[in-house]
Amino acid sequence: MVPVGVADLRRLAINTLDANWEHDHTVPSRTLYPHQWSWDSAFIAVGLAHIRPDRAWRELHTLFAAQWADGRVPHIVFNPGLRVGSYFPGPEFWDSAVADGAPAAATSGLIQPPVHAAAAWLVHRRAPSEASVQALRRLYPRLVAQQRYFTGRRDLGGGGLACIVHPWESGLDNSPAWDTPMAAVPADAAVMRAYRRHDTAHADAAHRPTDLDYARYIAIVASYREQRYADGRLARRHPFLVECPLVNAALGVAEHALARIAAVVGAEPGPHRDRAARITAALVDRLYDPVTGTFHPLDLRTGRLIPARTVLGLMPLILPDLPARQVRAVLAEACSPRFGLSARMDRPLPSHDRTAPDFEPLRYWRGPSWMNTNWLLWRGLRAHHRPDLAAGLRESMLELVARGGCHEYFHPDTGAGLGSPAFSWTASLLLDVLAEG
Ligand code: 2M8
Repeated sequence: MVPVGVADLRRLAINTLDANWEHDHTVPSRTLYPHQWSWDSAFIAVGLAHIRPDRAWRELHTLFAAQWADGRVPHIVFNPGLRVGSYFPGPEFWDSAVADGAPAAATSGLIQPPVHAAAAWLVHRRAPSEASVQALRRLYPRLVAQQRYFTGRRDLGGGGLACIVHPWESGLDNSPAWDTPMAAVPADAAVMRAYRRHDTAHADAAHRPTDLDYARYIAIVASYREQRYADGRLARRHPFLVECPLVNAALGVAEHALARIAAVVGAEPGPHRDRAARITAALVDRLYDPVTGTFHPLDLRTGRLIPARTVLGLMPLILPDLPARQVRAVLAEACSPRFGLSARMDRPLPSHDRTAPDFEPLRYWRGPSWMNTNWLLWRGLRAHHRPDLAAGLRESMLELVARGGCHEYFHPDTGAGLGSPAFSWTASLLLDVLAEG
């Protein structure tokens, strides 16, 4: 049972989002992440639609104003008003100006899961108006260009899926899913002595990626930056090349959302539906393992599926056209002791298999529960007509935040809040979950 009332939870969420609003966007966290992040903004817009639709559109427009000429939407848009050192790696490290077609604003050169078209559609559906139709008209060509970037320049494996070139692009930075490909990235933790990590000044180092992780993160960025963030020659030499189930499931969902948006703005929905079907088919063909009964990332450097069973493997459930066989398999995986989904569950799903020897309940994406992955799964359960499981998951999410506050992530057993205490997507997705009971 949720110990505090719905009105109190709503107030907590609104106060958190208001406090994190920064003139034309929302920061994920004032302390840990003081700039604008790509997929955070999409999740934030979904919540803002319930309380301040004008801000929801502003959030998305600000992000897409930093879109690159090749269609990529950068994963961080830096706020020029902040002092040097307010985040690591900062704009001087990324040096986005080296790239052809980078925007005037300083940004990173990476992407994040393309959940923006689905977010734009949800914002419009929640608060339809003349202004929301105008906003969709403005965003539509940009969302299409974003898709084209993923399915064009980023189809480095040639099989119809997008490839990520850095673990940060998955959004699940230090997931055990990346351990094998990361182990092949040459780096030495000692290089971090030359830098000042900003995150460990604001969060417990034992709850964050290690120095060796960071040494590899910056080595991969440096390699991409040397290519001026051009994707053409990456297939041969880049140190990290993976097809991620979450990124590609989001890509397919985006085409479904674009079909709906197209119908509103007077464009053709058909091509979007065709592309959605192709992405789902490629995802099943390339990333589904009938032996484990779940989805796995594909390491393009070795040609092998990565065996770790993380929450990433469940994410294709968000695809409305996922075939029945894979729906059944993913539900079985989610309901197994690995993840614990049920109609009467105590805690939301962890980010990693609870039964795995490398499950770490306190460390970031290696075990803790996160609101966004649970929210995606909750939406997937509703799309696949499992109101019983969706209701169990919803209740567990509400209770988590009611007890732990709007934290960034949560201990998967005790529910204790971890990471940043006033985290925007926890607040915004809470608003969505509250509204759609
Ligand atoms: C985390 O990632 C950033 C790097 O992008 C970091 O650790 O500094 C991840 O949780 C990511 O998914 C999220 O978008 C970002 C901001 O909340 O923080």
